[in-house]
Amino acid sequence: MSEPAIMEIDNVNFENHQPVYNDKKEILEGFLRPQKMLNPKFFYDHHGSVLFEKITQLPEYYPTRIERKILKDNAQSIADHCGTETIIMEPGSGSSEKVRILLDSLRPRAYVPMDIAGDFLLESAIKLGGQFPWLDIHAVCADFSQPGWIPEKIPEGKRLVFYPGSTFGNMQPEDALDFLEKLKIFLNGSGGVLIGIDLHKPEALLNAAYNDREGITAQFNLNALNNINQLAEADFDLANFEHHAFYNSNEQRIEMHLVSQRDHSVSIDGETITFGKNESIHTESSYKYTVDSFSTLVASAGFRVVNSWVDEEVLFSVHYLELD
Ligand code: SAH
Ligand code: AVI
Repeated sequence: MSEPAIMEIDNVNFENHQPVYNDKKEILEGFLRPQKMLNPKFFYDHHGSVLFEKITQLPEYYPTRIERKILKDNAQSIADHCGTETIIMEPGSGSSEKVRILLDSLRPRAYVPMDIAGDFLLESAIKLGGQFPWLDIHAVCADFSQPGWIPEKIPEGKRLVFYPGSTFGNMQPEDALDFLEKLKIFLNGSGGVLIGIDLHKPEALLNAAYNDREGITAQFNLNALNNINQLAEADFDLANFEHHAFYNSNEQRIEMHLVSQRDHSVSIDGETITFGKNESIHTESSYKYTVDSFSTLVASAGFRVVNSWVDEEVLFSVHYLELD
């Protein structure tokens, strides 16, 4: 991996590993499969990150609201488990909104937000640094689905991974296990993981959360094509696709697709890709767990659930994990 570009602004240090964005091959491979697919990381250019923030404020999108409440209501108990003076690393930190809830009780030695959306990450880190002048921030722009993303140049100390939002659920369970293996490198034999996991619930609630009335989730889904147009010199016309999201009860996941409204073809990095009417691109899976199924999954990667916090309606969960 080439040396990252580094920038320093007051209490914020920003490392840019310039991730993935030239990986036309990865994009094209997804379109050559029988079920066309796109890794959900391609939602997140700057505009996609702004749209995600809008999603988090929608009445139907319960995960952010409930997780924030769990963190607020249990901030002291969480600090008692995670410890203070740690180095907190947050993969997929986005706007870094949730960590704010814990900063006063966790009083970390440093905070390492890392995200694929570099401009949005930098803006968020500068804003956070201004609001918490005592906090040492080491923002890292990198792609955690690629090897070598664990930042090396961070302060010494006990480590805590903060992975809220159920972004873990956007990985296939086998990829999620690989991801946990990589976290062990960062944890360096000690420390823990504070992770947010969305839970099973009535299908109507799930379907509503991914089909909001304002159509923001539809815009977020379609924006992936805008991003691909930039990244892979493609010529998708967004008007040819419609958002489709539904709960797949066999797989226990929400699936998001973009469905072609007509027979047509698209050029991607010089290759012609054809779409039939009603053919879809699978753009995201969002797996839902139970506290038990999640505990069983992480145990197979050598982690033990030390404590779990859930809301009164058991809609969302936050867990503290340690290495077994
Ligand atoms: N943690 C925040 C944001 C969750 S949205 C919250 O809980 O609200 C998911 C975030 O993960 C986005 O900011 C997105 O840019 C980032 N992300 C998705 N795939 C990624 C990847 N492969 N590498 C790095 N960041 C990624
Ligand atoms: C980031 N991630 C956990 C969100 C989710 O719910 O799976 C992304 C999202 N997709 C549609 N709405 C929100």
